[in-house]
Amino acid sequence: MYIVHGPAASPFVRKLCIFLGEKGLAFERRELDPLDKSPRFLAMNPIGRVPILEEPDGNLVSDSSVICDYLERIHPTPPLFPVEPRARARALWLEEYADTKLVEICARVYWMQVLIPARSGQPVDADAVKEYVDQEFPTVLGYFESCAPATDAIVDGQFGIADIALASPIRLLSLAGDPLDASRWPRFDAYTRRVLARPAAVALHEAELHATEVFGRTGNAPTGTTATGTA
Ligand SMILES: N[C@@H](CCC(=O)N[C@@H](CS)C(=O)NCC(=O)O)C(=O)O
Repeated sequence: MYIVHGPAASPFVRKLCIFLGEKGLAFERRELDPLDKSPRFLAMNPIGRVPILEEPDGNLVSDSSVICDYLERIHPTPPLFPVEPRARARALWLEEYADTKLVEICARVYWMQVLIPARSGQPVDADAVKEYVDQEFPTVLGYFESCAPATDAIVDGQFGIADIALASPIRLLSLAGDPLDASRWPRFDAYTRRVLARPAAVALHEAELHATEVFGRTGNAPTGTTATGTA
């Protein structure tokens, strides 16, 4: 069985877990705090980032994009990457945009709503969150609103890596108690809701809520070796 190292709240861990679930591959998720750069963690991935995939023979693969591409090659069915070159480029571009700017702005809201209050002991600065969202969201979300599909597949009607990568950071907003504003971005909101309603994403809910509860109470990621989120 595969092992995914990293907390369930991480958008990159979520992306990988959904990908594995959509492939029908069994996995266990093991807690690993990405901010605690322990020697063990850095020996697994010298960059000190999660997710890390551990294969049954102990082989380690890092970086959600590298891992998903690798899994696609060794488990091609069902296909989650387009084959046609232009569609593939479009999917990889959307994955890249999601992994960079979309993660950045959604993770920032999660930090402001969950982690900063836990660490500072101060209440959520709702004005600062609103100001951040008003300033940073329109350009990014406006683009995704303009190309959001009426289905759960943004590239060529075939569900896959782009859909998983786009929905994964959006889930952070709900976990932070500050969901995407459906009145401003109705098509993208409905689209990501459809993706997140698929069984592979729903299977992660319990672990995501637990991680957020721990982050909000302690300011740190869950620890221990508890395996959760098996799909
Ligand atoms: N490109 C990487 C990004 C992974 C990443 O940034 N993960 C975050 C957790 S959401 C992390 O490990 N952060 C720790 C750090 O940057 O120190 C991927 O796709 O896996």
